[in-house]
Amino acid sequence: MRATARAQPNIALVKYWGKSDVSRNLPAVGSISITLDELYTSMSVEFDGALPGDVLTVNGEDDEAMLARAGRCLDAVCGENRQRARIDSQCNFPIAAGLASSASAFAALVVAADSAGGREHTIAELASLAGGASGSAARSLYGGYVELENAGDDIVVTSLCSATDWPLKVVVAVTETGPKRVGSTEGMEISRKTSPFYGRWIEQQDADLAAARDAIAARDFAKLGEVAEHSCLKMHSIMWGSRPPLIYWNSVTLECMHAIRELRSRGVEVFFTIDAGPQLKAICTPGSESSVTDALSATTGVRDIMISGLGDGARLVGDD
Ligand code: 2P0
Repeated sequence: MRATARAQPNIALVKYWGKSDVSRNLPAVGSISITLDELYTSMSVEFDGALPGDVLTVNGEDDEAMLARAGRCLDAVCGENRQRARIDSQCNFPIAAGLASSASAFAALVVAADSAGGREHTIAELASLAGGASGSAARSLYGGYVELENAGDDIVVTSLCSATDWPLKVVVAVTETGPKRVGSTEGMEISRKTSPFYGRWIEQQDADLAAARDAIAARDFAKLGEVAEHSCLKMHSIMWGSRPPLIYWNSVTLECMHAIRELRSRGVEVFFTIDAGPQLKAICTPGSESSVTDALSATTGVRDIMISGLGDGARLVGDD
């Protein structure tokens, strides 16, 4: 009746922004991501018929704000007649700051709930259930390079390449801490309804996905970087063109972007991506890691640096 699972966040290289069905949380586009290694959420779920209601603690503190969403996710995995649950989440990186903490949280939650509930879903089914709670969470069920396909009525998630087969590094420049300005779910709907660029974004996504898939298959770092930066800046253009505008960057984010472009002009193998938050994520080859870390550390205003390799998908770490 109790299980613990661990999952790492993922970072999209071809971004997801927009939903085709808000009530089922279906993405309007596919996406391709990399699953990280060192950053993680560890989630314990214990079903207990004596509890009057679900309880959620995050890093030891009660979290009323996330409780309903976590409860709906447990209903989806174990059925609405399940016993009430004690859920405990431990996260070793900043929450709700554009570091995909909801991805690792819901990926770990579905795996732990499935085990604690005695159900036996496949990973593909758990990915779909995680995606219902948080679109990006579906990708954290798998490790390495992961594609989420928009299959119309559902999503299909697959691993394109393992972490060990192409072991790139990720250097995160933390430029601000604290919760993001506008949550992704709300932001995506604002963009869908108001951004003049939204329609073109949807139309072009398949071409970006194909380019990234080819680059990953060929281990072509320059090609992957080119499509990833394009996808990132296109997504932020949609955000800036929304009404009201969604501006997730700060001035340090922009300085970091210039630092990465400067490094690349000197032959360093690195590219950047930025999500719905102010942190910049630099993706680089292992040999470039120290140059990238030095350059971002030296950028005025960067508060912290986190370095990660690529890792595996969500998995059980305890079951009693
Ligand atoms: C991504 N993001 O592909 C994009 C890029 C943020 C920017 O997926 O609304 O918090 O819960 O499905 O899971 C944000 O992810 O969004 C996101 P919802 P979620 O990674």
